[in-house]
Amino acid sequence: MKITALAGGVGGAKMVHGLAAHIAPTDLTVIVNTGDDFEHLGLTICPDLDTVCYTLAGLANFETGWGRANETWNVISNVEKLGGAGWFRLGDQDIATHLERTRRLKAGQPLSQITKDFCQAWGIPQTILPMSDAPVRTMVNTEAGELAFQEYFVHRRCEPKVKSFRFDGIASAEPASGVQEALHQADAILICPSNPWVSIDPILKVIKTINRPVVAVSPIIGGQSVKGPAAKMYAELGIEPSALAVAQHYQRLLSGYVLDTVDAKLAQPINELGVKTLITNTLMTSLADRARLAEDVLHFIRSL
Ligand code: FO1
Repeated sequence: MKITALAGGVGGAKMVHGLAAHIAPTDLTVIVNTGDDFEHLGLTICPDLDTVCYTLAGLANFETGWGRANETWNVISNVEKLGGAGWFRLGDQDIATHLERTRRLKAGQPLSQITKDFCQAWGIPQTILPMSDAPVRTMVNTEAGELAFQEYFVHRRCEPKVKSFRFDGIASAEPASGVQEALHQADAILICPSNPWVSIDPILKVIKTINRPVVAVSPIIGGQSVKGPAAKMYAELGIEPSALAVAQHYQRLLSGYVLDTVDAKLAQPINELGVKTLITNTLMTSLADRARLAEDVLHFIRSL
């Protein structure tokens, strides 16, 4: 069964890592959000792409979910000593990725080709695609003004209340090479448990149409985000955060929806939207959790 997954950073990476344990590498393609990308210290940083790649390569930091395992911080410490910005923690090994990517982008190579080459170098057999080769930058309209995504997320620790989102560059951003093929050839599209507002919406806006069955996994369990500000964003936008709110967010796309056992009572209102549900344990704390959830999700997709 061919699966094309839509993924943001940490939650998406854990989900595709689980899928990779069950399906052949040629049957798994991941389309990754690039709205979180930004230019920092002269480098182009692609946090979600790197998180997915490092996770599939077995190179990720298990505690943070982002960045590299066994990392050292000499460069960023010395940047800080010189008065430079240290709020975005770039590790020494990670910086090599940004240096080489930035060099190639400046030489005119598309991000999709660079990602393909990096995946080969890291021994990743699955296909990882940026959503677009054109730069898209998520801007968060907050009560403190409009902030670039990483300024909001990391520097301001998601504190300013959100009012809306804008995806700079999205109107002219075409899907990257391979994205449309991956969407057409898949037996199903899986929306990973990533932030609907800032990780999945930019991908959906770039790809525009999907003609295959879509299944989503809720990133909200018991009204709370597993990681990141999704639940806080729903609340600030005047929507009660819940697995139901996420299902309603994707409603027009969904054939199936996966929600946590603690939210079992929400299955009925979701079924009433015309969406089939799977109730299972969706929290991915261990490596075994990732593989078990992926197995449940694949079984559910086959049953649809
Ligand atoms: N997230 C943080 O909360 N603090 C950081 O200092 C930080 C550094 C960082 C460096 C490289 C990278 O690829 C990701 C990094 N992240 C950091 C995570 C990242 O910015 C966010 O988790 C995503 O953009 C949201 O999906």
